[in-house]
Amino acid sequence: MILSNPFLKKVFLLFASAMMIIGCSKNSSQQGDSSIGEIKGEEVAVLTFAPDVPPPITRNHATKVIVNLEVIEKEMEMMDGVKYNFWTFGGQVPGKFIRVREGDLVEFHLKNDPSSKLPHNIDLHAVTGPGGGAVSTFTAPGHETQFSFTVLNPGLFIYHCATAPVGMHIANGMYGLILVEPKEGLPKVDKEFYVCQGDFYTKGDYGESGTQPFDMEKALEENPDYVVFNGKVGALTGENSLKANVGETVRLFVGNGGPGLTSSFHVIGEIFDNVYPEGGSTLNHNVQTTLVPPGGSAITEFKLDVPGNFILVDHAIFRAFNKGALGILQVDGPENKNIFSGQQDDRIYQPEGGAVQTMPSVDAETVKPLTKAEKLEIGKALYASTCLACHQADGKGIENAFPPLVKSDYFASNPEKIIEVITHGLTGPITVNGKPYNSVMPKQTLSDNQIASVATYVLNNFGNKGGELHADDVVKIRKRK
Ligand code: HEC
Ligand SMILES: [Cu+2]
Repeated sequence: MILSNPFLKKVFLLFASAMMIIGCSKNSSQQGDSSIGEIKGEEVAVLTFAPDVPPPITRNHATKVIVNLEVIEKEMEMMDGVKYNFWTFGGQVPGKFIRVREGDLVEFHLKNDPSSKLPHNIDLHAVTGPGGGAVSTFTAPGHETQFSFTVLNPGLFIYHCATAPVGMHIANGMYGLILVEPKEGLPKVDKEFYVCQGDFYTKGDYGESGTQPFDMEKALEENPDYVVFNGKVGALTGENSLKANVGETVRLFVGNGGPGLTSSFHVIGEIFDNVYPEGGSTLNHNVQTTLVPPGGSAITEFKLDVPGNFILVDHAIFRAFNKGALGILQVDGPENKNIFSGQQDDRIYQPEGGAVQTMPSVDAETVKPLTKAEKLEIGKALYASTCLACHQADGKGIENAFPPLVKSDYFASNPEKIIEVITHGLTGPITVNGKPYNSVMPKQTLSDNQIASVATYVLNNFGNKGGELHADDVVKIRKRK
């Protein structure tokens, strides 16, 4: 507004230069006021859905940027088989990524789809002004509102809906990120990704199928059923994994819409070379886990030195393995055994010394076979002590991490595969009951009778078809590898 009036603009520039003379030596990247400069030209912002990020800004001057964002209320998947009525900026959660440059004049158009049931608005944390634009953008269904702001401060900012009840609008997915690049730009990297955490509160527990309504009580207790990256369990796993190559540098623009939980953002197997904590201008180095509060952000950067699957988690770890806050960065390229060797050996560990303890001998055991009833009893205890941690007490496993043993079609036609998996371990992609898994089951150091027992137990439980396996089978399968 100010800048479109030539007179006011002159006055302002005079004022600004007076401030400089008075001795304000603040760097423009750290302080807003001096950021207002001449606006040259105009452009329509390119917005992207997560995990994509709009291209870096190459302009070396401020411009007028027109942003068009549409609110859409829409039923989508929270997880395979679970639906939720999301409220979105642009049609997905998180909302579209906006990228502008420090000093730009943003002309913001908020459109509320005619099919919406409710009015919505937007509070952009990059805005200097009352409500971050909330009041100026209060938009009824089938309406469009407009306001303008100059981005005075560089950084990575959350935007969100601020229509009452605010918590509910955010809990339904109304948030996204706006990046204000500093004038000098961000250092060049090979890949940039957009990752935004959010917590969801549903009537049904995690995984309960059907369309799940919002649960206000759980929200008030900040006790979510789902904690996810990019709006859905599995938005960043399997085919949707982020992909990069050894030797590349990666930048993650990490946001947290909340509404309830602070994220302890961590990438398993990587160290952040650089972090801009809270999305600000300070640079930290060599960080394992960075805090991302609701309504906040962080920028993390790291170089990829070795290949493999690097797992993005909220390190409040039950959220990762039991509520969905898990993503995968799949890195391809040549190994570097000096940096990471992989397992070099797996020896038998005998605290009492080899002379005292002997491993259960194959011969000794096979001469004394167990009855099926004995196997089921031993197997039950072994399951609880050995398998339960991953495959869960009910045998249902954990989506995207541990496959189910319940009615598993993996071994249905060939029960010996259970023995195979336990004795030799299992890695690489498999499909169990139609769902893909690509993880690691370590081989279990158990005796032949123990393996026969726990395998028999699995066969006769969890809705599997029954049957019996023997120590002899284990001996035979052990020899295969
Ligand atoms: C540390 C976690 C872990 C433990 C402990 C574990 N498993 Fe697994 N299991 C896995 C993973 C992960 C896979 C899938 C591997 C892959 O993706 O290739 C798997 C796969 C399997 C499969 C084949 C797929 C299916 O669902 O039918 C069977 C059978 C199995 N495990 C049985 C067992 C039994 C029995 C035990 C206990 C003796 C056990 N596992 C202990 C993690 C574990
Ligand atoms: Cu809203």
